[in-house]
Amino acid sequence: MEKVKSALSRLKLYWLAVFMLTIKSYILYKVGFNISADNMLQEFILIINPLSSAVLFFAIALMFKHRLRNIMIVAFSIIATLVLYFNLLYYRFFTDFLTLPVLFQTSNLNDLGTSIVGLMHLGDVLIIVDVLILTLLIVTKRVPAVHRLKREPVILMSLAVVLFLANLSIAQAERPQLLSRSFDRELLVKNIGLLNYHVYDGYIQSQSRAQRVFADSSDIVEVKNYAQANHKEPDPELFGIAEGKNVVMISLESLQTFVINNTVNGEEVTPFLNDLIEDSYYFENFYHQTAQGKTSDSEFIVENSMFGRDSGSVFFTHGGNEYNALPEILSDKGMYSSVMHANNKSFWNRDIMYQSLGYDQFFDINSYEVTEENSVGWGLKDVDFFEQSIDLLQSQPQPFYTKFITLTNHFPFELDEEDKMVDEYDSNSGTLNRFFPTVRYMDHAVERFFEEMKEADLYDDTIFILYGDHYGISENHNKAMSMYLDKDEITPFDTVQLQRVPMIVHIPGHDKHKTIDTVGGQIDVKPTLMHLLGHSTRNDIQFGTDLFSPENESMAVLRNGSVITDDIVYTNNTCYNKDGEEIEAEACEPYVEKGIQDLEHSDRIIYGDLFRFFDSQEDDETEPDEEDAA
Ligand code: GP9
Ligand code: MN
Repeated sequence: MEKVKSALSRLKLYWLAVFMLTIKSYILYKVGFNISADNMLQEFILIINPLSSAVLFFAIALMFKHRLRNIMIVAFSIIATLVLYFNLLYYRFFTDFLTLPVLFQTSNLNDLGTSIVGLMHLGDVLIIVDVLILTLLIVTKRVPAVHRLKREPVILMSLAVVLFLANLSIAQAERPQLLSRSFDRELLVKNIGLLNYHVYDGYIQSQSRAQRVFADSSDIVEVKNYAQANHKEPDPELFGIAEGKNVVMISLESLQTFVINNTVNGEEVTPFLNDLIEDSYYFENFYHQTAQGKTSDSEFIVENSMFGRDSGSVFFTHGGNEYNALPEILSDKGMYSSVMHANNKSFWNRDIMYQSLGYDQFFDINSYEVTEENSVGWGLKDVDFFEQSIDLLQSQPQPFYTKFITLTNHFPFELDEEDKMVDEYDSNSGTLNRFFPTVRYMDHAVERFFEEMKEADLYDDTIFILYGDHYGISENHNKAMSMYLDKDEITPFDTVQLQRVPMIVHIPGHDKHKTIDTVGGQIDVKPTLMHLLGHSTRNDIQFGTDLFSPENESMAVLRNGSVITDDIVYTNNTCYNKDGEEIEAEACEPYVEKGIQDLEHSDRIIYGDLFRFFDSQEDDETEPDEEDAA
């Protein structure tokens, strides 16, 4: 007993550090990350889950030479605080936790400068209270340096393992298959704690590296069979309708469907798009399927008809893979493929990834004249961007496939006074308030672009595909959002509905345009466009379906495993009917299973770099189909 007592008192600083980090983590879970617990057990898990990593973490500090020990405890406390704080900042924007690949995207973090400052709050200084207390105790010599440690660090580390296993088994009981099938980082953090989650993430990332080494050509056969079994034939009336035309793709930054045909302060938010929709195919139940890779994920999904990764950005982690992407396919078929985006070429690793996707040309920031006057927020204003792009567009051989990536409607949604065409909304969320004027501005920029296309005589020979890249307003603004949408609250069901982004296919001169309620997502764009251009996709490996196909099953799978069909919405382990009422899980099961299968097969291609073993040309030759031959 005496021994234990003396060990405890000798390790006073250690235990204090462990205790304070545990408390701090718990407070942050509640206040910073808004993690809620449905029952007492979950609450208990939340309280204890930082403990095992804290015990382990500070035990490492004890392994240093005795003079250094106290200092290392403070140093480790600072490291843990930084990890928590970076996660907090990241969470405030993305409602998500950091992953290793995201951390290595430092070239992005440089550009994020202004946004990051906007995410900091004055109260954040409280996060260093425990570090200050520990430092003060050492400086004022209230705690002596710890001498004569023998087995303590080892004992404490074993204790950490025991604590972790106990934590894990309680968590597994509460949430079966937590580690094996989780697509949801919040669940992980909730159950095993933030620091343990980072260790787990590191393990997953290294595992995905190993998968490439062990993959071989037989893997692609299995994935190919899976994907091709899901192939759907195109609508014969629309197949090839855009053959020989140029394609203009427009990625509409942060645009969500909830603003379409809606008003703010009595004024239309997207008057031009609302008109355009009347004269276009408009998909009103179209979902973004992105995760942490945001714009880059949307680009990846749209052009590969595969899912992005559940963590980080596939543009970064697998930029060197082989792909069978739209730009390359269309370029091979005689179209000139290019991207226009007035940002640094290395942002999202685009310069590397665009080569892998087979682009002929990337017009990055160096192709544009960017000045103080024509910039706001993230860079060149959309109106100027489109205006300057017209010359670049005309310099290209036709037919071209060109993607425009807009930028002005990006968080934190800054806009010059003279560009504000509607007033801000009035709610407790500055972010949502500012969103409307920047959306309105982007709408105007697209309108100008359409006029310029007509003036440049390019309009009639071009088909246009416009889509929202991902959400702009995260769940952190639910209160303001519920006020705007005139709802009591935003439920998980509503959150899924809010992941809808506009998808417009505009074919000049076509008179059968209409609004279509088929459920779909970004993953469906590639086969849809390929068929409009008159190319069969029967031999392609893809996970989307032509949105116009009469056989389309009307379903979307989100990256976190949520699934939407005509009849159900599955999210957060709950099955809903289309009125948002909870229904029995069985109704969702087959779709959930299909969703998991899609995600897993798509992931296998990326992790194994399986397109190394796939030659679509060869396939075309062995199995020629009539459309291609024609
Ligand atoms: C950056 C732009 C915005 O070039 O695509 O990226 P986001 O933050 O939306 O992913
Ligand atoms: Mn974006």
